Amino acid sequence: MSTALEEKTVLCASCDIACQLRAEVDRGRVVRVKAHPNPLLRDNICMKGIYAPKGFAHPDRLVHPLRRKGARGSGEWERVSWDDAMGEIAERLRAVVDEHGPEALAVSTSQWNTSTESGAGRRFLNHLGSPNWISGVALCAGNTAAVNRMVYGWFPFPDFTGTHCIVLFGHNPRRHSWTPIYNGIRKAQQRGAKLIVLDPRRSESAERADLWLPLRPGSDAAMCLGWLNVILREGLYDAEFVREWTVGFEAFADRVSEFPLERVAEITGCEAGRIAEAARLYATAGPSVIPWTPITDQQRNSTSAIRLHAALRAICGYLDVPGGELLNGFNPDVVPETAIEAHDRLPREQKDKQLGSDRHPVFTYRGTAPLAEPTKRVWGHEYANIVMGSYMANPSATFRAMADGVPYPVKAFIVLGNNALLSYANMKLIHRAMLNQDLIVVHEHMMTPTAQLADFVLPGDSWLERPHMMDGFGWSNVIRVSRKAMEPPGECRGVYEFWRDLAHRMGLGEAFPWRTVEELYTQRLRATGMDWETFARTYEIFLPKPAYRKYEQTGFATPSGRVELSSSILRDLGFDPLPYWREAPPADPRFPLELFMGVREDEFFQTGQRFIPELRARKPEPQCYLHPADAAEWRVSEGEWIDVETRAGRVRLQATLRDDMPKGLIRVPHGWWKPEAPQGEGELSGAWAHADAQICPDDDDFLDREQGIPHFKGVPAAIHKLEEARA
Ligand SMILES: Nc1nc2c(c(=O)[nH]1)N[C@H]1C(S)=C(S)[C@@H](COP(=O)(O)OP(=O)(O)OC[C@H]3O[C@@H](n4cnc5c(=O)[nH]c(N)nc54)[C@H](O)[C@@H]3O)O[C@H]1N2
Ligand SMILES: Nc1nc2c(c(=O)[nH]1)N[C@H]1C(S)=C(S)[C@@H](COP(=O)(O)OP(=O)(O)OC[C@H]3O[C@@H](n4cnc5c(=O)[nH]c(N)nc54)[C@H](O)[C@@H]3O)O[C@H]1N2
Ligand code: SF4
Ligand SMILES: [Mo]
Repeated sequence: MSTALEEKTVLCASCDIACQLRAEVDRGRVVRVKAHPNPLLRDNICMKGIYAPKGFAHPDRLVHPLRRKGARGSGEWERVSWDDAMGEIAERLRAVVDEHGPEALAVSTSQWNTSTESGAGRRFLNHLGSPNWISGVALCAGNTAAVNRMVYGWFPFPDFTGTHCIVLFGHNPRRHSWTPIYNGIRKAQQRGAKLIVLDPRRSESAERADLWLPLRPGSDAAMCLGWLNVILREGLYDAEFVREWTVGFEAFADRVSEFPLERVAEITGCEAGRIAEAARLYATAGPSVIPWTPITDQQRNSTSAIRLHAALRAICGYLDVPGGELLNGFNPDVVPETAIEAHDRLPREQKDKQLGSDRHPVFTYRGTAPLAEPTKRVWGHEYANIVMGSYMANPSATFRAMADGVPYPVKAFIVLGNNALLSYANMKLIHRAMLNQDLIVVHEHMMTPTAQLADFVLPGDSWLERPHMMDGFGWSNVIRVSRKAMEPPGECRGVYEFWRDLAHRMGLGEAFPWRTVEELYTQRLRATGMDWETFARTYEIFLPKPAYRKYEQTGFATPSGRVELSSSILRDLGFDPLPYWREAPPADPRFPLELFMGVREDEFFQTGQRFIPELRARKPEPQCYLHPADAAEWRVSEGEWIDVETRAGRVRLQATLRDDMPKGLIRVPHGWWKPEAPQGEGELSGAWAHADAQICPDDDDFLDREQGIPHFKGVPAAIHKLEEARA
């Protein structure tokens, strides 16, 4: 007798784009995930989603809480009950807080995989009194969101469905990398939308582009200044919008006039005529989009590059119009996650202690404080933590406090769904920081290199094993629903339960009246008159009617109420209020090449999934791409292992010759470790051999000034053949 399979709609969290998929459930177990049948969604699935159930059923998955037995990083563990683990964690955290204050607790998460907690983590920190929350989103979208808010009060969302031209600054979505964006761009191109790609490498997107500008790595801000120079000189902007809705245009135009095309061609390495052609195409195509890109999140000139994207959108009249970039605001019927986070609970004197906010304030409480009143006026809430990026501590400053106790000690570190040791710059510093902790807790699926250094490793549930009310990272105002498709294995638990349990043990139980995350969702949905179960049965997707040019009623959520081409916030913080171009430090003869971290692996998300045999078979080793002419010059052959060195350190990678790479530039893949390699201090499962975080510098030459995020695009480098490396 065959049993009918039950199907549930789920949101995949094997990467951070959250495809709506269907899970087939047989007698309580998910046997397959497949694409959603809706014609608009059915192409949105990639191999990571398809193999996710295999990963969750892996024999090495963590299914019980573990407590460290030997020295930190010894690789010796004992199984403990949740109750014992949480009791001891609370006790040790209490000791740290009593001795050093609540700011001695830092939390690291990217939240992509754990965002089902609905703001509980920040809520816990804010009630406890710690401002020191760091995240991978400091290098990816979160920081861009914070900078966009300074310019026009929200982080805009591209409208691919009606757009005339798409501009990709390096961003290169593929069939297996952010599949829905890839599909959205393909559909727009089929409709006739133009594609401009700026990428030093002849990427897959570059090959499909109407216009490809092979700019030098890290030169995106200068490129934007060149585009603006053409657009302003030729009067290709929306003069009425500029007059009515911007401030600082004259000073901005003066700054832009310092960047004639010859200068920009010199900096970017692109031909002046092609730069002008691209600028004209973007400015005259009609509503167009510059989708957010991580490439400009990770540069020495990030704040300027991001602001220049924002300025291009604004002066061309593409803000909040169909086919342009939409300023969505919160979903009016759902309490935003930011409100649950309770940032108003954190006292002013604790906010002032946020690490890094003195030197690099942009995405910290200090930098975002002037947006509180305007955000309340326009969007109805004082705090808008879009993509969790607006109230972060600076990662490098946090690791320094952990390692050296400067400006004050941080002695407890909680890491959730984040491989922190491998996911920021300067891995040696992070390692030293972790060795200097009194308490490290890691909430994970697998024994990652980060988990190997913990005191407690707690087993996390997966996206098939929990419900999720996804609010588009507070960015899109679209609410989507994921049903729990099966029970978690062993003793795996969700992140919400972790925070609630810890809060109760730390005397903060009153802040967590909701017994389950479903109860919290119900609370957030109260304006709909439905509880979570009813809502989840009724809607797969819940969104307000689109509205355009809303700023005509409300103004922009900035201190002036307008688009700030010259930023009052940056001026008041003591920075250049206008976007600028900052040169790289003088060349170092030891490092004649340049490298960038990135070109994501199709097979894995960031540092994860390398334990899934079917995926690993397709990409068994970390590959460094280089041009055949560079290989010849350095006497390196295809498949040979080499060391790649920067001023921060070395990693071992497999040379792969590719003629899509420009000469002189090499690609370093992100996040490599080998789950099958020996665990514990010494090798940390191959992380010391291969993880890119070791060669990402984070000294001042390599940090963006305003945000203090590291420069990954164009780092001076050298390569060494192995016999030389050993010598
Ligand atoms: N050096 C360096 N640092 C970088 C980057 C880089 O290129 N180089 N890239 C940056 C970018 S673009 C981003 S987006 C961030 C990404 O940062 P993150 O999104 O934090 O990604 P990972 O560090 O790989 O950590 C994800 C971890 O979560 C675990 N996990 C997966 N699902 C779950 C779950 O449901 N529950 C729990 N508890 N754990 C889960 C996985 O096993 C994995 O170990 O990193 C940034 N940091
Ligand atoms: N399969 C898979 N998909 C993923 C991920 C994954 O880990 N695996 N990660 C997801 C995440 S979190 C992110 S952030 C995205 C990242 O994905 P993308 O935005 O596509 O970023 P990358 O793949 O790192 O690099 C894209 C392109 O940037 C170019 N580039 C390098 N330096 C520069 C520069 O200085 N300027 C310009 N203009 N271009 C440059 C590279 O040559 C490359 O072709 O992918 C997402 N999708
Ligand atoms: S692109 Fe792949 S991994 Fe990312 S959400 Fe979609 S199916 Fe999952
Ligand atoms: Mo990212």
